[in-house]
Amino acid sequence: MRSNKLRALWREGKPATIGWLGTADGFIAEVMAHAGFDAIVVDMQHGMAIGPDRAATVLQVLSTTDVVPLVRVPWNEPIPIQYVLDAGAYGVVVPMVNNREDAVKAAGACRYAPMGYRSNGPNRARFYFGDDYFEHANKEIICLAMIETVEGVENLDAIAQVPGIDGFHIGPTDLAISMGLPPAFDVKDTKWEESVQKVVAAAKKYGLVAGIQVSGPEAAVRRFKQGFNFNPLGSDIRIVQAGAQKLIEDWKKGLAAG
Ligand code: 3PY
Ligand code: MG
Repeated sequence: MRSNKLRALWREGKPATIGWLGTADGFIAEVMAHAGFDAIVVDMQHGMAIGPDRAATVLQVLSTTDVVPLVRVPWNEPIPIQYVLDAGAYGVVVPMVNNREDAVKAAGACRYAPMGYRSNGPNRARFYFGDDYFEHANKEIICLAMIETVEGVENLDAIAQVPGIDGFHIGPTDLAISMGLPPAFDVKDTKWEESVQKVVAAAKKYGLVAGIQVSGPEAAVRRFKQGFNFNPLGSDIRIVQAGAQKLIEDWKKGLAAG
């Protein structure tokens, strides 16, 4: 099976450089794939109306490079998980995993029996990964459970112990909302930060990966130093927006300077 660079980086404790795609434009995906990320997440949950057909096409585009293609599925449901894994995703990020039952559902959808209940039919995966896909998929495919509610934080131990869960990924804004706080990536609240630290502590305790959505590279470095090694640096949408804003700012500054 095609090697999994992301797992190798995690094993070696080296920083993983993660990108995020909020659009399903083929050429933007290609540009992002060639930028040098170790892994890119296609966001079906909050990306710009990315359904399974378009996600599958983006996966094909990403495979023009050796970037590890991941998908954040729209919800913790087996159907989108099955679609994107069969289409060649190397793993999934699963929203709103709040308790053991949710974790069993998410992990089980990613694993063939007896570990889980994934149905066999790797239509594109067999070309992308190779003929020995079935043999290795259960241990190579990545399943990250999103911790983004108070309930999820309370159940970290139970979630961590479900076979097939590789790690946690914090949704900071949903976590904030669940704590009665306004949604933000960097929330200035002691209890919220304590929850974030509980997630990385639980990951360390159980030998799992911890991730968190961050506001940019500076926050990503800070979180990496705390033990998080799945910290998407930014999405295509934010990159375009920030780049456009900077151009306009520079232009206006130049005009003002005379
Ligand atoms: C959250 O902040 O809840 C997220 O899911 C970010 O992607
Ligand atoms: Mg969320």
